[in-house]
Amino acid sequence: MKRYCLSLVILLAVYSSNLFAQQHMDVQILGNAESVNKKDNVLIIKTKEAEARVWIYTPSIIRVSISKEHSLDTSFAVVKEPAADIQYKDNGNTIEVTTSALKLVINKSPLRFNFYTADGRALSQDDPSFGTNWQGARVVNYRKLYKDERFIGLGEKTGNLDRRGSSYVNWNTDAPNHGPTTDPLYETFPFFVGMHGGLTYGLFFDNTHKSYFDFGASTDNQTSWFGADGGDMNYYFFGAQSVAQIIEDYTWLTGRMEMPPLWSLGYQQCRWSYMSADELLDIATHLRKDKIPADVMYCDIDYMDHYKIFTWNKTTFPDPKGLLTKLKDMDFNLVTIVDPGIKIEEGYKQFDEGITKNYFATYPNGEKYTAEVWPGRVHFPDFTSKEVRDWWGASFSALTEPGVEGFWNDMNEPAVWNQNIPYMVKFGKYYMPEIRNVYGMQMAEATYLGTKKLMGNKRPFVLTRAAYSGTQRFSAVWTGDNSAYDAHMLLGARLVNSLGITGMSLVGVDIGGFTGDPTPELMVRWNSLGVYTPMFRNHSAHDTKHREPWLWGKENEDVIRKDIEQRYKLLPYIYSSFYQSHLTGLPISRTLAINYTQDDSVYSEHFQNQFLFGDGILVAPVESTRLSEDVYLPKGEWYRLSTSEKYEGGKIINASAPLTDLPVFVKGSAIIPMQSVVQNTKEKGDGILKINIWNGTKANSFVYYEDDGTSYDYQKDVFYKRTISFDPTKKEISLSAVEGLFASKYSQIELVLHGFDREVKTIKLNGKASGLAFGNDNKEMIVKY
Ligand code: MIG
Repeated sequence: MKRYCLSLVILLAVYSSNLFAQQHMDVQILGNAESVNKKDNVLIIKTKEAEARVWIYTPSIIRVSISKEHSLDTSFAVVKEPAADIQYKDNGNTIEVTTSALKLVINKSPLRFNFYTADGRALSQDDPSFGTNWQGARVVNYRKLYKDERFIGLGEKTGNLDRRGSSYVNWNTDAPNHGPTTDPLYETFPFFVGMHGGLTYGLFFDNTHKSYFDFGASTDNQTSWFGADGGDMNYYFFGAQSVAQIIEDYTWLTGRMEMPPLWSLGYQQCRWSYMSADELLDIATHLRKDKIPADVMYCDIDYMDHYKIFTWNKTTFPDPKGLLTKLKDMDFNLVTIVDPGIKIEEGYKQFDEGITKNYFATYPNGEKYTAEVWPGRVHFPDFTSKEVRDWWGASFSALTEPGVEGFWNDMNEPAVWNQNIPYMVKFGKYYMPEIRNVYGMQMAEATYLGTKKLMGNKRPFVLTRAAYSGTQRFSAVWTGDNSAYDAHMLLGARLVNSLGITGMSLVGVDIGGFTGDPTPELMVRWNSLGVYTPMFRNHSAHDTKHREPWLWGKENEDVIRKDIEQRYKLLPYIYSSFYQSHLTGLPISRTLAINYTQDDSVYSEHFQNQFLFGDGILVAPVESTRLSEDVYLPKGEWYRLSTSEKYEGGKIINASAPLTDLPVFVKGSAIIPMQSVVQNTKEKGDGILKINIWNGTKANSFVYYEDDGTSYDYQKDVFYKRTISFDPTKKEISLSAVEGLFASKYSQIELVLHGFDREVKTIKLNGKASGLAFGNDNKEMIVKY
């Protein structure tokens, strides 16, 4: 009996201590302002619960950070500093911070942050009841949800273009076999654009912990909310009144891409894996023999010795230098894969060095964290340390010395077999929950900066699977292990477009679908969409059938070849578009929501996959089973690229969509520089730059850009740049004077005018009127220089 009583007491004690713990998970809501101060350029408002800080970055960017500690105020994403000063007006109940573009009205009791345009139209507001609040370490912000509010963004997220009514988690995850609604995937971009009542705004929640976004999915359409398992309520609010300008501001803050090596924009042939140097060379030779233009071959994990990073398999890849020489002789570049896990094996250089120097992630007691991945048991480098990043970067000499110029970073979520990395594992000063979402980006940074150093003045190409906001500064991304079915192809287009909203311009998907075997129709269709994907890579898993272009029958190979040729024809336009992205952050693949924000049709499920590819081309992805498709052409004039047939926009058309002709349209007045087919980006070609212009009623201009495609000399003005303009009222086409020190690889310019009927009256070259000559065809006028 006595014993029985005792255990009851213990039981009660356990029970009540649980209750006690639960009390500590109570919700705490940000309360009244108790003090308002300005310290240098920061406005500081204290409440009982926390401290809020406000900075102005630019007139259209204001940062708010609400924290209980403000101890570690660092960012992996942000590369800019706030403005030197902040002015505010204390009205008693409210505080106002006003810039030329934004008005932030801070309600003091309780403390709430409400954003308006400078002329007072409400952009986005805290929910008056819940605002910012905490449950233990979890911090959440509730916002007013407007009736007509839409949301786009968050980068690599499945689901619809319009994210209203959906919720998402950011927790970088190896997601093989994911489907069109799986969440989360590999990458974290906690940045979205909201729009309502004709207004737009952006919000970047710079918090690396596991985070959550709910766009009215679970609150009866009353509020939207976002939050994280830890860290601060730290966000940047963007007030520009166009989606393009918001993207420009977001990439101003988080950085923009450097010019990619031109070769990385050509066709890329990958496979898990080409098992030997001989097989790799066979494939490369076959591409050349069949005259399928291509620039890049890949080594997936099997080139290594027992998956040891920075090694080569001595039997199957006995002479890396020889392999690279042969590839270079055929004008191919090679990309090799690296994973983060370092095999535990004494005598293996990276393992020994990592142990001696204490470069690996540990448990809190200093014991190394061990997991299993491809190499067997591994340790993970702590990429949060600069010293470790430098060490990692220098290790690439094993790859750069033989001549590799591209570096594929895989498994960096980080992925481990059958287990979650324990939350107590430490990467430097960070525990896993705080660092997970940036681990891949840190690896990509180490890879990019390291290989850049090793390669002198040459541009490395880095491709990463895991990422966080700001990754565009270091690397391209692809969307991971997609699957060989139509809905996945369409999802891929949406993922690429969504990643473009969050600053990632050089993005690809595995053409054909990584998992499973595509039908020949799907392969052909997907390849034709690949032409209009910023990074164009054919890749497939080890347990699928081979996917190279000649494996689909002669007829299909001809279609695939023709499409890849189209990619190469478009390269002058694509490269110029990357230059635009380098300067402004605007992506190459642009959801129609960027340019046609207020047009409801672009958000409809049927048209949401359509996108602009650069300034002038509209692409409508079509399932491989459909040979015609309804396409929505936004207001304006359009031409089908393949036939020059003209359409009035602002309506739905039924476009023919045979597998030989993906529905692709050009805008009226579009200016698209092209070239003749070449077999790779190193081939000089016929030396003719073909500037294609389509007739239209709107004035238009295009910045044509060229440089050597491989070095950083463009940062020292060694480029060739000129503005091409078309003015329909003056019936004039002009090519501005050339800027920059680079000599164009084209010795001739051809103006190819579509739909003009001899209407052009003047052509100006460097500001001076120049000769006008018509070709045979009235419609297609060719002028040569
Ligand atoms: O556990 O390196 O997403 O592109 O081919 C799979 C082998 C590891 C996953 C990548 C995929 C790559 C594969 N990797």
